[in-house]
Amino acid sequence: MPDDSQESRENQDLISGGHLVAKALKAEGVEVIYTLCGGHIIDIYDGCVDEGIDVVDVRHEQVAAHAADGYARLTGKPGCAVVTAGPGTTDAVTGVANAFRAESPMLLIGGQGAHTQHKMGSLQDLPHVDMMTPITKFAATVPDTARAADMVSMAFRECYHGAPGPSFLEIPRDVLDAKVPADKARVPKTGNYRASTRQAGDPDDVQKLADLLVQAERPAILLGSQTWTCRATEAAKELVRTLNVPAYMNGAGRGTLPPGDPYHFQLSRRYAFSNADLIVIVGTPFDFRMGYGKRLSPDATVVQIDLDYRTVGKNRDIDLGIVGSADLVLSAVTQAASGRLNGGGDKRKAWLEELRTAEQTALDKRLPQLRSDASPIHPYRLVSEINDFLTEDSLYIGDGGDIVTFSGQVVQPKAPGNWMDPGPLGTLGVGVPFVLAAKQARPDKEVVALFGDGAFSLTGWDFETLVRYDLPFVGIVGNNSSMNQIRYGQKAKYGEERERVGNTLGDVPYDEFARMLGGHGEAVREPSEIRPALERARASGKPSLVNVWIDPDAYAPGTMNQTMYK
Ligand SMILES: Cc1ncc(C[n+]2csc(CCOP(=O)(O)OP(=O)(O)O)c2C)c(N)n1
Repeated sequence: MPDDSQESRENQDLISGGHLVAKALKAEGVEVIYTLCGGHIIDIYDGCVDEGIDVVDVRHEQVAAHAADGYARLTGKPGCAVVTAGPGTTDAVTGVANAFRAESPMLLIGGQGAHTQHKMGSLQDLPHVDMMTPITKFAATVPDTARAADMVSMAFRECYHGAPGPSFLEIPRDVLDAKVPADKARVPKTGNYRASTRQAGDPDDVQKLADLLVQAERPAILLGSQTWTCRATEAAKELVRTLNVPAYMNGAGRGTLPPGDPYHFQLSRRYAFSNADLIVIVGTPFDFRMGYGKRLSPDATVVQIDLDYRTVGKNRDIDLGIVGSADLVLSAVTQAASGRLNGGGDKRKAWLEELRTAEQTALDKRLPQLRSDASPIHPYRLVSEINDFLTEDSLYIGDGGDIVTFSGQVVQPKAPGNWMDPGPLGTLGVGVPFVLAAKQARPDKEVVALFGDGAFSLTGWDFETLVRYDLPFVGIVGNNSSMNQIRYGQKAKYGEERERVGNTLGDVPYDEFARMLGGHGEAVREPSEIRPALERARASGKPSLVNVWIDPDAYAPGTMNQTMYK
């Protein structure tokens, strides 16, 4: 018999906090939440089921937060992780912090003890908002059930203010579980609660940059991560081709130009920045990766374009600063300069030739190590084999210390959006969660991930999640049974007898670990075995780990120079 009671009719018009949260996630286009369960947050799961949002459960909250970060980077949409109160939220702190430094728009929702038990010592109660405030663009408590959807929308709005970044919301258990009349709760509609505006840059400054680029004899441009964030690939390509400018790429900007493109440069960067008369920096701060700006010629005219006003001119004087979205600014500059360059004359041509020679010289110097047949395997040989293995559809993820420093010099993604690293926080352990996000956000891509054995150990148990969700990828562990990047610094500072303190790992057979969890795994000890093993991993159709035993006494030049501390 149909239940037609008064109570039942009233219930139909009531909605809980968790269901309101799910409606707001849906309105933002969130297709998946990454989570590890807890009693404080289960009503959000229930709402997600109703809204058709996938609930992907992982083995550690750090993984959930990194996966949300990765998802945001790859889709341009916000990622979302939902974790329980107390330890669930503290476990996710590292992932949020990483997204903060990497300018990644993700929302972390944390549970909280009931409002009615505020500061009474309820289960898992902690001051989450205080903890999250310094590492987010916005952190708040949802004070009332009727505000749940509205505040999720508010958090998303804040994620996109200036350069993007993470937001945090905690929702007390009684606020989440309570039901309110549906017509009393604002549920912001898709596209109606935040602006779609991108900043175009001041037209006068755009004109000034166009003039500088026309007049320069030795220009160079660095395409940083915001080139990808702003989806400025086409605008950047058009600019360098129209204005005859050599381009260097870093972070997520890698792959903007494919290897082999006449304007793609990599190994001659230091030479170019020491000798250029005009350097244009697009969407990357003067942080440690840029020697705080000190590695640019003091005589060069320096122009900085960034989404964040606070980044422009930070740590180093600039001659022109433009706040705006890289796609709009670069397109406008090309337009303002078009027809005025005519190839840039002989001097420009000579400059490009000079850089090509510097590029070739650096490559020739490195070639013997890239092709080394030495046993144990030289890390350069491993990363060179990986580079050759990548196709246009391969998304490359680097997670480790020294081995990833090696790969940064050699691995060249063949298309934009095909490079992921932690970003300036340098967080080890992003690899497995980034694989998870990448396989879900971009199922069309093959994912190839290189791990240091130390880095893999941090979040490696979620390899099981990749098996459970049937997400095949090619994983490679550069196994040196050490935390080598740190070991080198200890050796240099304290000598050989003390170089082994706190950095030695076991000889772990990660291939067996992969097989134990239901994936594909094999071990490699000889250089000639690398490529066939990678091919078999690709063909396996499973999450895989190729455990490559590499020379523990080989260090990357960047590690030996300790450039990250300079
Ligand atoms: C979460 C985290 N903990 C510690 C560090 C410091 N750290 C930087 S590199 C490194 C060594 C990493 O070892 P591994 O992944 O095996 O790579 P290897 O340097 O041996 O190639 C460590 C511990 C960090 N960056 N992130």
